[in-house]
Amino acid sequence: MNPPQEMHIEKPRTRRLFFALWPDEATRTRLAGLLKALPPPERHGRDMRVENLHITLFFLGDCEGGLLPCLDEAGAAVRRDAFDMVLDRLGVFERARVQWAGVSRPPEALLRMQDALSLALEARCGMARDSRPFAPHLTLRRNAREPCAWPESVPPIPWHVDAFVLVESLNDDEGVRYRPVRQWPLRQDETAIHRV
Ligand code: 2AM
Repeated sequence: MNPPQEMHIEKPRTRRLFFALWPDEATRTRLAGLLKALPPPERHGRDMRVENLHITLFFLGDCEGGLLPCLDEAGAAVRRDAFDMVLDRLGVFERARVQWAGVSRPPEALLRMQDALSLALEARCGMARDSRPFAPHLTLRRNAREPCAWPESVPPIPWHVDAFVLVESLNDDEGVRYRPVRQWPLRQDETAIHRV
């Protein structure tokens, strides 16, 4: 009897994707300043690459390419307003050992747009929502244990959020790199424009 032949089963190419808020350049520069002003990482602690900093809205994980049109539709279905927020606090998720920057008061508009996005992804693409409540945070450092206070040398960081993005997680020579692949604008407040 012939020995069984090795079979090569082609796996469909998948892309690791998530929806996120992506800081503009000015906000990102201030975040770089915040990272620099933090006490040095503990043993094994690792700062995020500045160009990767973001707030995750909905984590999708490994997706087949065929899902993209549906993600496009879901993103386009989110017609919400732009909003302002201020990053003004630091925290640690102890189990995940993630140190993050966040907001003392998450804007209602952020919670509503994240909810609208989750609903659209659920209804149009069959994506299951995270069972945990949305906890907006921007990961600064991994393998961190100790909480620390917002550095006195860094003022709270304002951020005008006028878009959200679909991001692909890739690997390059320096490790993980996040690359926005789609962007949807949020509506500007027309009344504010008329008032000027
Ligand atoms: P984190 O920063 O809190 O680790 C890309 O990996 C982004 O998706 C990160 O912001 C990460 O959140 C988030 N993420 C990774 N795995 C996840 C999961 N299983 N559930 C929810 N979010 C996840």
